[in-house]
Amino acid sequence: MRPAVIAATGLYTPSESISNAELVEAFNAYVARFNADHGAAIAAGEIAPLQPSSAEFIEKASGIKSRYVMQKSGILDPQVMRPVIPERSNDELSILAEMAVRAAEQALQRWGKPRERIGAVLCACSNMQRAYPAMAVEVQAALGLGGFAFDLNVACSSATFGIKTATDFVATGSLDAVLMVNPEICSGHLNFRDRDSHFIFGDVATAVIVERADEAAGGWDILGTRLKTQFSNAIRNNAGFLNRAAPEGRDLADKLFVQQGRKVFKEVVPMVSELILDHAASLGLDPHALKRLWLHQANINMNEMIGRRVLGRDPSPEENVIILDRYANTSSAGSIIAFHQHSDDMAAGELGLICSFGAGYSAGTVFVRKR
Ligand code: CO8
Repeated sequence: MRPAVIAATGLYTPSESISNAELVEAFNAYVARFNADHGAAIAAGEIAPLQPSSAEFIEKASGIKSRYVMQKSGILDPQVMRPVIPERSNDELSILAEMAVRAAEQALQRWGKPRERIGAVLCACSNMQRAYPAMAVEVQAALGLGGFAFDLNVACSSATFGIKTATDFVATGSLDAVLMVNPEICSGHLNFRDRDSHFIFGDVATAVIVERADEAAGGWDILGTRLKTQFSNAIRNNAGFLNRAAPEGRDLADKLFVQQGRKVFKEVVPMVSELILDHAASLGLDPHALKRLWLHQANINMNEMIGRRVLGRDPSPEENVIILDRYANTSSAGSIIAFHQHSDDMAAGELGLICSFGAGYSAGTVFVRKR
């Protein structure tokens, strides 16, 4: 088996950002109007009044202070409360592919090798543009790459599943280098009228190049990859083409992202901690010696708990990288943003872990060593 490396990464961050205060102001304006419009029904006890959201709650419960989005004004308009993204013609690059291409261009530039060496493009993310043609093929064409391309979706864990797939392609000798992209417009799948979740997600795109080790100049040795799934109903998105066939004809709003946040928290922390410790043991690695954790960015309390269980101590902010304060949960891209922004300073030989977890449930671990 041929060893592989993470040779380069790229990041595209949207230009617009929404603070908790701005988001809460819009949500609370919606709540006030709803309660006023339904005053009689509320007074008669027929429906419960909606409760306001709070910026303090959001930061304390999640660690999120702001999030980047592709279209801000629609989300903050209490009459609209969703990003307003006009459809593009079939002859134009789709918006998710465009974000992916921007992240990929940065990764290719940092890599510095001829792009003809890329043998495949994997588009690994939660929120696909459409059923087909695959976004990955669109990205491949936009970048002028050869080989083949396909999409894969394992929700927030898509990137580690993509890295493992790329690593295995390299290991078996079928490819020398693979580009993986993770474009996420989470705001398109979020119900901004839902108090429990309106603050959770943001938009972004990341890219990773995995290459055969014997041809790589630097980067990160991939020491091991492991994936796990375990069915759960606690995080769901039921939007799909069969919605239009349902005789119930239900509104799309209840087909967007929903979760039982507490349940997810309680069930995923032990599942992920155990996966990391078992995988480290099977590789003969001492988890306490890990220099850095680039965990999925969903909730700061979750990451602190997992960090403590893995490192056997309270991790310092340098050891347990947090980027969700500015980016929120960006699904598959979160751990890759953390890695991209907080890995250049590490010394040769130092160990780190990229780890994802999310809907499915799904989780993935990628142990790396700086070359
Ligand atoms: N403002 C003020 N108060 C609030 C708000 C709000 N916005 N929301 C809830 N509250 C109140 C509740 O009413 C409750 O009040 P009470 O105690 O009186 O009943 C109280 O706050 C506590 O509520 P919770 O127990 O729900 O709050 P938590 O402390 O659990 O925090 C979190 C909620 C932040 C959601 C937390 O549970 C969490 O982060 N859990 C883990 C979530 C997670 O990791 N999910 C992964 C999902 S990502 C994924 O895999 C899918 C990817 C697909 C991407 C789709 C794109 C859209």
